[in-house]
Amino acid sequence: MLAGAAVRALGAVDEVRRPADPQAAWLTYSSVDAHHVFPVGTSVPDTMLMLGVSEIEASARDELQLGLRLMLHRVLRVAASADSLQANDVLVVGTEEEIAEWKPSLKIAKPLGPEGFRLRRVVAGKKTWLIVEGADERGVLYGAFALLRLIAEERSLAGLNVVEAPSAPVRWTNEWDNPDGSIERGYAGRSIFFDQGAVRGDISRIAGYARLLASVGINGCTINNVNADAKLLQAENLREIARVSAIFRTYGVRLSLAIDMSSPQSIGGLTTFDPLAPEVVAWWKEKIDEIYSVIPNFGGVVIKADSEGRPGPSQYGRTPAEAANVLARALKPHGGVVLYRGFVYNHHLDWKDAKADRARAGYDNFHELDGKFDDNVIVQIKHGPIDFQVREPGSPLFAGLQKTNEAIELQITQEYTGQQRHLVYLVPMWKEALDTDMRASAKTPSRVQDIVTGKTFGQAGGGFVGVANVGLDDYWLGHPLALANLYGFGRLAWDPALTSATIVDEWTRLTFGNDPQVRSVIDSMQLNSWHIYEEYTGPLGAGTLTDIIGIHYGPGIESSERNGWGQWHRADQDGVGMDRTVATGTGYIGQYPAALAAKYESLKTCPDELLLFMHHVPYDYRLHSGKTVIQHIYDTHYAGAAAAAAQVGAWESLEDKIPERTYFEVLRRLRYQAGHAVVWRDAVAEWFHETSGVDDHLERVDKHPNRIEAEAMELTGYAPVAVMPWETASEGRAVVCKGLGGCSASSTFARPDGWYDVAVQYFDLRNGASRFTLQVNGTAIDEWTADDVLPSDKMDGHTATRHVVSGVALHKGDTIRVIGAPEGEEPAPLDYLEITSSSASRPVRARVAAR
Ligand code: GCW
Repeated sequence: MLAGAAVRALGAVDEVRRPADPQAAWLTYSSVDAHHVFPVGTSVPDTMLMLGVSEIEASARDELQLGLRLMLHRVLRVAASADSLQANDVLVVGTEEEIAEWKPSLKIAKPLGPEGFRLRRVVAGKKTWLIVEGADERGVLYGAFALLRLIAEERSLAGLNVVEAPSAPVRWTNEWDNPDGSIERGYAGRSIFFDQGAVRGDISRIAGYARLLASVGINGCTINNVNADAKLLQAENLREIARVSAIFRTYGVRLSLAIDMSSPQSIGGLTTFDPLAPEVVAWWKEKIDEIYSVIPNFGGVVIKADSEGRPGPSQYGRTPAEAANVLARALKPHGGVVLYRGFVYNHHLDWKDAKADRARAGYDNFHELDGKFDDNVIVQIKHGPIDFQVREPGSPLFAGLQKTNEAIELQITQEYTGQQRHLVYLVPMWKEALDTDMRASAKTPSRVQDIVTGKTFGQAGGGFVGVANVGLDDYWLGHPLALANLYGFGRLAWDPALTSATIVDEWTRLTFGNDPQVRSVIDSMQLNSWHIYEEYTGPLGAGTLTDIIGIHYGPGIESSERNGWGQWHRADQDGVGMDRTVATGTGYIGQYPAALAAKYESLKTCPDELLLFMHHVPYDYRLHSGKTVIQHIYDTHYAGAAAAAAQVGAWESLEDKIPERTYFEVLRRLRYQAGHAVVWRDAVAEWFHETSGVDDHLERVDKHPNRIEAEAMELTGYAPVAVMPWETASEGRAVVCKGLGGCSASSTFARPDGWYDVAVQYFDLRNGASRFTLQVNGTAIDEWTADDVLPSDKMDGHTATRHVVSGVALHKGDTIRVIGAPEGEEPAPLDYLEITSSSASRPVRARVAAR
């Protein structure tokens, strides 16, 4: 069918993307050099022929018009119909069917895969057609975004001929948003969907988000927390959610909901939620029918049950398959699916039991159910067997289900990887999981990516789920560079064979342009970032050594032990690591197919980076690298902290090339990260030093010649206190100011005259904004407010913060003083000063004094 005359205004898209607006993320559409895109002999189209009129194709049209206008300064005329078409250079947009109907000679025999597209340039006499052809409407939209990406990257379109289709049908994000507007494990502000118990009045951010999702091929979004609030299924809420769905629909994104298994009882008024009770089956069927009556393109449901205290079928002796199938049968007539999460485990394990192992749970709970799930059920499996730690092996459950659709769950929100305060590009980590060869089949490839895309076992109904947790923050995820993770998730779901380097380079070019220096600096910062973070946090597969039973952010090495949550590393005076071997341990390794199990079981072949996940070894055990485990822990933590510090300088080299606001947003975070990496380094290294009793060969750990402990300074008003956990403060102690008027800590500088950097280590609690002033001989050389909102109101590994004043001229005998003025419930807590020879050499001492 040919497009009618009506052209939808550009308004909708324009509003989302004001120039230099961070909300445009990677869809900035900066000007490009048209000569690269349309080299001699080709020309920029001036007319667009829209062959379809659907909502989704209208989005494609708007996007192409916007992109060409901004990147190539070309305003495209939309041809009213093919008949009236006089122009020579035409951008033709439509589905395969529409194109074949328009010009049968352009039909290509081999059909595109579902949601796929073909981009080509066809010259016929005087006419040139640049064709965006989709297998279906979504394919058209994805093709439009792909063409715009090629233009943004200044690729030549002269010989354009690209055919693509997504790797799997499920390419969804999950958002852990609660109806009150908070987001579980969200680090970028409040929900774009909900507020005060219902859908937000102002839903203006949703179109912008749907557009970003569509631009990387994401076709589904679950808008509420898997710890689901049943009341979202009530009629009045469904009507509101339909408003969100209507926006999603124009970008081909199907809305879905996480559900609470006990809903038939909690909101349905039944006396049971036993999934097999006839009245419960009927209730779900009716509820699902009702959902489709208000949300016709509803995608399906996500279920977290029998996990972390959530109600589930086990209460009635029913299996996950029995529960999932009840929902699946209600959804089936409407084309909906069930994503049943494999994250089912007992969080009351006996930590004294050497055979207990949380990592076993996924496989133990689901393996036997293989073949019992309906074909519109997908088991959603976290990439590793525990919980998004900085390093985990691929979950053995991927190979444990061969007759069941599977989706891999990846976490975009950086719960255990620095919460968007630390730069961690996660794609390389996801790639390791996706590239893990499970060795499950002698005949077909069985990398995790082959399994979830149906290539290995022929279960092709699954795919990829990314826990995104975007918020109202202008940069969607808080850290401007963290958007590469959202982008990368979509690109990997589309094509898991893409490399981490290709993906990040695309993202950098789309976001910041094609300048080679910008690309090389940002690409390499991103590509190194996971390794750097791993180095200063959790070594050798031991897990992120964070506050495991709390907020999962700063160091808290012992928190994982002596409790039922099962994230144990089992470090004691003799050794470290979980023995998961079949021979002497929990037997977890035996859940992998034999060839892979053999590799992990043997110390000879187990890769160093997973050693402590698989084995318990003494501290003097030698790695393949030749180092002992303990020396590796020390060395990597020092290397990681140094590398984090170096990222600051790398970023500063781009000062003139990055939009100002983004430049400073990133710089602030990188500086903070460099300081927090030192907190991590010292906490982990000193904890292991204390526990193992083994000294660092390089004599760094517990030796800080440039440090002046606050408790050793001359204190006025300040009083020493012990900090818990002890390893998060230098020497386990800090000073706090209880007097309202302020306190001070002074010391006489006893080293040679010179230029120095003065680092002030303090605690920035969330419930106060103390003022700090650094003085030399009574003159203020810097002052700042501890007003960050870090995730704790205590002095601990989450709040330990460093402020560096660089380039300070100090003379022997100078008095250095920190003045702390408490505010709110924050007593201006101070840990230490560290004074090192300066790399900078500019006199900043005069700066504040002159204010
Ligand atoms: O990683 C853990 C998180 C929980 C989360 C849970 C899950 C939504 O700490 O906050 O709950 O996983 O994935 O269900």
